[in-house]
Amino acid sequence: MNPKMHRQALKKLLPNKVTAVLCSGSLINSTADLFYPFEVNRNFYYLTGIIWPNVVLTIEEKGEILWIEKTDPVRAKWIGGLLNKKEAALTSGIKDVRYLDDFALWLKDKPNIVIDRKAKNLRDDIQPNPELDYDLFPVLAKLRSVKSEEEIAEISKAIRITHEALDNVLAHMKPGMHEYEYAADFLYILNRHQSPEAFESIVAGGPRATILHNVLNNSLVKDGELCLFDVGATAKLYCADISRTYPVNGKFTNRQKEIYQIVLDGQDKVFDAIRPGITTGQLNQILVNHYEDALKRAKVIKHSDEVREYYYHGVSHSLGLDCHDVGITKETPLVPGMVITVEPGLYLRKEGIGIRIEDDALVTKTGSQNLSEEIPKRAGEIEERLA
Ligand SMILES: [Mn+2]
Repeated sequence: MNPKMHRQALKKLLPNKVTAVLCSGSLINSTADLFYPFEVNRNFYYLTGIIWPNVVLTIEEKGEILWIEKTDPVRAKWIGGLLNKKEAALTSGIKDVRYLDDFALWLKDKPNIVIDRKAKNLRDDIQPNPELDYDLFPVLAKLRSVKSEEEIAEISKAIRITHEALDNVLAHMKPGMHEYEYAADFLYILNRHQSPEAFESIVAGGPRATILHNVLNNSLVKDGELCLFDVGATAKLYCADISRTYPVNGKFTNRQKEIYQIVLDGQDKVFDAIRPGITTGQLNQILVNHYEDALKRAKVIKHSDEVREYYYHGVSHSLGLDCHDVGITKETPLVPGMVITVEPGLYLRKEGIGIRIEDDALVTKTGSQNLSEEIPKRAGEIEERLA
């Protein structure tokens, strides 16, 4: 994470004489006097490295300023002090840190304010110049879609924690446990690393795995069923997004193994196709073509257009500070430095089989690197681990 580098890259793209204003966001009440956990605006974080409510960043040709709240001494006795000037400067690399008390006056004379129009948590006192018709969001989304070495290192760290946590799931796995018990074995390791989940962990046994985002995690997983995990740790807010599907009694049935292998072969085909210039839409088509043949052979379908009954999402999305990260659509030609997921799935509701296998791929100059290749996924490897 190198916010200074990110600011420099943004500055090169900004029009002349504008004042770019970004806010970290604010706390939102969950009940009377409690708050939801704070989620920092990821574009603000990308440019500052700061995770703290009510902080404002301004960028102009002549300089950058970070605006923070003054510590209230009474509040400090209850919940501790706020972010101070020294910490703010150290984390962000911005030397000019001022108090928000002076912000309104400073902003008053700025004619060309531009903002990230997608951010809903802006302060009322910051209004963009409507005549400029300029939005920071797509500019930052494009920058964020190509990762630096530091960012790839954070994603890799999140993947390592996810790997360790899935190992802990396997170490305790037996049939007759509830989905939330498997989830607890996963989350235990994340908590030990102070690593918040990238998203609510999906743990889905048997037929529930055919629901793509089953987050209830409240059912018993029976002997003979598969259990799907779609999970991810974070490192400095950078996400991992990994899916694995395990037979809870340690052994795939022949039918489960047959379907599992179709998904795995599809994943291999997509990985082979990743290279600069290809789009995630094209990658998805490669998977669909594979399924058309393989599912006919497995006597699941008769006609090609039936594939969509058994596979109903996309194979890839961008990964970064957001789990479904910004800056890559189905039509975006991939470039080196982009990180995407590769997540084929098959969902045979009538047979109680839902399988998804998901890894995280870095696009390189010549192809791709599977950042999560060390997390076991071949059927034989999984059975060995559960033996
Ligand atoms: Mn995913």
